[in-house]
Amino acid sequence: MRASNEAILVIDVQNDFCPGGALAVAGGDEIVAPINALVPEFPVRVFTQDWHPVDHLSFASQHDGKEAFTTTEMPYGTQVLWPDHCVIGEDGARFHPKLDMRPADLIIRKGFRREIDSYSAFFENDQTTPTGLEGYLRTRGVDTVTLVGLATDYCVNFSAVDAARLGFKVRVIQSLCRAIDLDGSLTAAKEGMTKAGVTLA
Ligand code: VGL
Ligand code: ZN
Repeated sequence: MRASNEAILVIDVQNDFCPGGALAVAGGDEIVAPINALVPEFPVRVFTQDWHPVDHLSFASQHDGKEAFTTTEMPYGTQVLWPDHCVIGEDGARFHPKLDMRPADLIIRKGFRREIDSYSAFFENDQTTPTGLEGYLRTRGVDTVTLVGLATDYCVNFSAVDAARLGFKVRVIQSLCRAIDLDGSLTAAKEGMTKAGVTLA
């Protein structure tokens, strides 16, 4: 068991991000078994769940004439438009059936407001609305976080950079993540994480 100041954040290991899902990440299911093996080593375990209303504004389907994987301008900045995914209550939003959820201390849902997406486990995409995770971690005495999950270049990246910005020591285990890699987003994410002080293990 690791020291009591260490948490693991398991990001969005859900059906829609795995092969066969609506926003499938190549090899997304390969990380499930090794994540199951790693989680119990940590005294604090948090899982995140992308959780969108059916008419979420990050869905291309909500924007007339817009295709998935293009972008639009939202009040908080540029937003990638995604295929409908992780719809509240649907199968695609469930955790991968082989992901062991028994060790989870906390499941944090994000992206549940129609008007705003939330890649990060800490802040919604306006970068100011908190999810409450910071307070949870601090009140449990955590100052060091390890991230694994999906996708490296979106939700893992934004969560890791926010954690570093908040003053946590942050490590991303790259072999336990998989990327969407849209227009060089993986390279940009790695650069951004390194610049923010995240250790890419
Ligand atoms: C994610 C795109 C849209 C992710 C979530 O989990 O990385 N990416 N929603
Ligand atoms: Zn999403």
